[in-house]
Amino acid sequence: MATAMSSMQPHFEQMLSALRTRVDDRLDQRLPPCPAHDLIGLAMRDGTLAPGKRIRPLLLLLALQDLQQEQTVDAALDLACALEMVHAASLFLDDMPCMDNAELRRGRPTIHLQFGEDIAVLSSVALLSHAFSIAASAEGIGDSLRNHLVRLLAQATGAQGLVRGQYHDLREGHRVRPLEAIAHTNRLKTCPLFTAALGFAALLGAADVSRTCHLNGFATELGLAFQLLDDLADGLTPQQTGKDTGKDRGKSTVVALLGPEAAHQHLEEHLARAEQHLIDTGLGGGYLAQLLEYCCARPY
Ligand code: GRG
Repeated sequence: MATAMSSMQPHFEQMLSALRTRVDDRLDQRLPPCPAHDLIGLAMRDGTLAPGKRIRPLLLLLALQDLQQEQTVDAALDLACALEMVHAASLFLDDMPCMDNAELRRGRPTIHLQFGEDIAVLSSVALLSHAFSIAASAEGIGDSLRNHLVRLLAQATGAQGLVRGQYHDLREGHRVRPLEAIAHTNRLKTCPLFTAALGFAALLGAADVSRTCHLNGFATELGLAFQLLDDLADGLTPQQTGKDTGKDRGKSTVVALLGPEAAHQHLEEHLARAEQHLIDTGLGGGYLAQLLEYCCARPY
């Protein structure tokens, strides 16, 4: 991490904050408007617009800047919103009693506590459908490329992506497992939207096969590091994280298996490998490299 540690520019946080505002404004525009009695619409808007880190949209937008594809950033905002909507939809379900049974998310009561379990399920499905509609309608992208992008998002979301990861987590997460089995679950449940974000950037930037592979490797390593940060945060307080903590008690996470010190060591190794992917494809020291440092410095 030596290069990324020394490369974070003073204006980087301001730039992230400006990009987050653009994403939030576009999310606000793209989410369906809803009258006060429309609980599905209210839940979709509330859960998506609640203050999250917007890491998945940021990954796409920063990658495009590193690839000098700023001209596509406007079109990419819709794809960034689609990523965030899929993520938010997954959080609605993840928090439900049949899954993580959480009470607090992004500093607010979880969607099923605010609106009821029926609305949480229905608004998650509606948000997911809406995300695909937004991606499929993104302007300024040719039809064939758009098809490719939508397929990538579908693969990240479905039975080989988030859904499979959640299934592994629910079925295997409470059994004693070796490290590789835990990493496999994390790769499935946390990495797919990271790899989709970088896959979008590679496609929009017409990256060659080698660069596409490095961007995918970067996204996977960052996703694994991000999940370790998330697991480490489980030992903090809800005031610090804005969500339930202590939920991993009795679960087989890397932190539970190896302890926090060794988990930190693994985290550093994932970050170093992520950075190496960037260096190997000529993107060392860019915005994505700065995001690596930022994720560690501001994990919540
Ligand atoms: C696709 C609707 C749908 C469901 C798929 C429920 C489920 C099945 C998947 C959940 C997968 C999951 C919750 C993975 C955890 C990923 C993770 C680290 C979440 C926290 O993300 P942050 O820290 O949260 O980016 P904020 O609130 O900042 O956006």
